[in-house]
Amino acid sequence: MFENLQDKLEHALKRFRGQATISEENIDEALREIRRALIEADVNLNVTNKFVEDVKAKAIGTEVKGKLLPEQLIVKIVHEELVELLGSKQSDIQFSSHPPTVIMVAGLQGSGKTTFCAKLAKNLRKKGRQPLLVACDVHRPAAIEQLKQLGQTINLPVFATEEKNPVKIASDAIIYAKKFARDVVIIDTAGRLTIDQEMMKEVQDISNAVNPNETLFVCDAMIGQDAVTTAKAFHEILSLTGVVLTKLDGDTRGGAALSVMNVVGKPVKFVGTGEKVDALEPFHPERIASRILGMGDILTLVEKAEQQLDEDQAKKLEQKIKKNEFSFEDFLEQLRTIRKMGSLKDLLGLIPGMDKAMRNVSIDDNAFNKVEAVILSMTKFERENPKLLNGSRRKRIADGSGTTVQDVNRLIKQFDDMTKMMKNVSRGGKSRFLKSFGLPQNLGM
Ligand SMILES: Nc1nc2c(ncn2[C@@H]2O[C@H](COP(=O)(O)OP(=O)(O)OP(=O)(O)O)[C@@H](O)[C@H]2O)c(=O)[nH]1
Ligand SMILES: [Mg+2]
Repeated sequence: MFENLQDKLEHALKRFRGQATISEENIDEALREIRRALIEADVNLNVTNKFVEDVKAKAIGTEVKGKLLPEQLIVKIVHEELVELLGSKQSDIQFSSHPPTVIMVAGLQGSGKTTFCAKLAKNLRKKGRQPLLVACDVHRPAAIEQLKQLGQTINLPVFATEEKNPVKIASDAIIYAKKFARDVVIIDTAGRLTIDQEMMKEVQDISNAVNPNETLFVCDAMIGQDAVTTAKAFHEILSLTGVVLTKLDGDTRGGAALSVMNVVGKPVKFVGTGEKVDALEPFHPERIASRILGMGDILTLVEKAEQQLDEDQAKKLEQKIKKNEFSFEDFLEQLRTIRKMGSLKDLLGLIPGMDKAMRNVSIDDNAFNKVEAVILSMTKFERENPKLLNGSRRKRIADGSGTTVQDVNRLIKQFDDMTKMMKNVSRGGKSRFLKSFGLPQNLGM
């Protein structure tokens, strides 16, 4: 996420390394670099200029005091300003005190609206809401079917009718939601181009009819400066309440998308980081700024872990580790838990300093498949009692999993090392989370 900006800013900030003071000259030089970094990352020109001015004003006015080096001080200032640029505080969905809360989702064709609707519905259900998805895209032939299928995947109802008028569908959906106690209505609309007046009028009509509590503009992070013009046009007719950035998992410059929120003056509420329905993150300006400056994002990592890790299970695991009873069966379970958290590379990227280190390393999540295949080829008894794994059993497991005896040996050795390591960590009393996260780093198959 924002790798390009991260590289460029790091380069700019290096200027201060070894400098004893912050002077007008070295500030100017670094600011020129920062400016270039933002522009190259596709941040809007006005937004960039304001950013650079703010950093300068702050830096000049700040004395280098105490233990902070000029380099650290400037990073601190850039961080603060980035947080500001990204919207300061996290901004959640505003729920209506008279349910249902109506959330309308709009944006350009193919920006990821329908996918986002499903992601949001799943996310809100986790928080105890009862969402209803509404299929208002009557234009693209397969659109309704797409939303229905997504609804099935996440096991949530989709309101769809034969009706051809999306305004009527949306209004009917709200009546339905009231009747069947669905407290959030998420309206998926057709993709449109801003130049298409008729389509723009249609989305305005839907909005007027249902009077949404939230109107979210879905913006594909991969598109460039056009995003800003488009967002403005949507804002003019819909009064947006927030922005959703999608496809931030790709190798994108992302700067244009960041400018969108500044130009329309509305916060980014969520980011999409993949095609799957789980790939949604709330947008925390502070954390994203840290990520951009290569400081990692441990809080998001911990949250991802917490979502998957259940308290009792974790306690049981801790006991097992202490008693030396951690088995391949537990290992398999842990492996699956971690996989549910997302791609390994993305996860490692949240650790401070790791993002850059891992940038060019390809981590093959399929390596897990091999490990899993080996473990699955063991009998349950063998999994619980790894000591039994003698030569002939290892040969059978290798054959059964389509791997080699060397692969099996390596995994068993790694498992041994890992259980020893975990025991040490457990003695040292590190957090439960770190322990469970320690697992994949030891996998080198
Ligand atoms: N990598 C990645 N792909 C995404 C993300 N969100 C959506 N996509 C993909 O983008 C494509 C378009 O997504 P849709 O949700 O159908 O987009 P849409 O805005 O509803 O499209 P229209 O209804 O045709 O305007 C699909 O292939 C999605 O899987 C994301 O966050 N990351
Ligand atoms: Mg769609």
